[in-house]
Amino acid sequence: MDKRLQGKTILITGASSGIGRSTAFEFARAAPGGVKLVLTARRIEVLQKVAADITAQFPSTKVLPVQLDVSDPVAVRGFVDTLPAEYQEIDVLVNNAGLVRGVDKAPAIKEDDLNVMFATNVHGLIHMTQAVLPRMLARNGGAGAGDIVNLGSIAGREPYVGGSIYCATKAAVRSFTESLRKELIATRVRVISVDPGQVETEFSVVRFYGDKSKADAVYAGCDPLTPEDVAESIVFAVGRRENVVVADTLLFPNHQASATIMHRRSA
Ligand code: NDP
Ligand code: 8X3
Repeated sequence: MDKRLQGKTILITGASSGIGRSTAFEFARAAPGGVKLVLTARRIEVLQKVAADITAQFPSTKVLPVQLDVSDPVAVRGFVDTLPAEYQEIDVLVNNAGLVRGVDKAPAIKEDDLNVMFATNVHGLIHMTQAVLPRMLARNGGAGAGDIVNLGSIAGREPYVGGSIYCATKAAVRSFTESLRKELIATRVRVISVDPGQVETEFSVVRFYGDKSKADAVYAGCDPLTPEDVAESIVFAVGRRENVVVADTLLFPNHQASATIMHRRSA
C-alpha cells in the first residue's frame, strides 16, 4: 500500500472536518512522507490547523491548505491552475465536501437550504471533477491515470422522511458517479464510490443549524461510525493495485441496517 501511494498528489475537498480531515491523516499515515496533500474547505483557519497537526505527526508529508468553496463554480474552474506547480498534477481527487441542512418536508423546505445542498453536494462535486479530470486524462499518452473518489451516502440509495433534498443530492451523486465510471471505461482513471451510513462528525450539527443537543440526539444509544472508519475505506480503495477498482462501498455501523432501521440501546 505504501509503495502504491508513493509520489501521489491527493486533493481532498471538505478537509477541515470529519471524514475529509480523517482521510487526510489516513493518507499521511499510510505513506509517511510519500504523498502530497492539497486540503480544501471554506474555513481556512481550521484547515491550517489540520495541516499543522498532520505536519506535526508526519513531518515529511507535504500539506497545502487552500481555501475553496466548491459551490462557487468560477473559483473551482480556475482552481488547479492557481496551485503551486508541484501540486498541480492531482492523482487522487476525494470529492468529500458536502452538507445537509434541516429536516423540513415539502412544502416547508427552505429555498436557501435547497440551493446550498444542491450547489455543494451536486454542482460542487461535478465542477471539481471537471476541473481535475482533463489532467488525469492527459497522462500516459492519453490513456489516463488517476482516482476520483465520490462520497455518496446510504441516503442516496434509500430516501427518508425529512431528508428529501439531501437524499436527492446523494442520489444525483450516485447517478453521476456511475455514468462517469462508464464514460471513462476506455481510460485508466478509476471512479470509486464510498457510501457511509451514520458517521458522527459535524454533519448533524450543520443539519440542525448549530444545535448540538439535537445533533447529539441523532446518535443517542448508537455506536456510529467514526470518520476514521470511512477514511480507512477510502485509503484502502485508492491503495489497491492499479487494475482493481473498488467501485462501490456501503459502510454501516453494526447497529444500522438501512437509512432508518437502527437498533438503539435503551437508556
Ligand atoms: P462534516 O460537516 O464534519 O464535514 C463537511 C466538510 O465539508 C467540512 O470540512 C466543510 O468545511 C466542507 N464543506 C461544506 N460545504 C463546503 C463548500 N461549499 N465548499 C467547500 N467545503 C465545504 O461532515 P462529514 O465529514 O460527515 O461529511 C463529509 C461527506 O460525507 C459529505 O459529503 C457528507 O454528505 C458525507 N456523508 C456523511 C455521513 C455522516 O453521517 N456524517 C454519512 C454519509 C455520507 P467548511 O465548513 O470549512 O467549508
Ligand atoms: C448521512 C447519512 O442517513 O444521516 O449521509 O442521511 S444520513
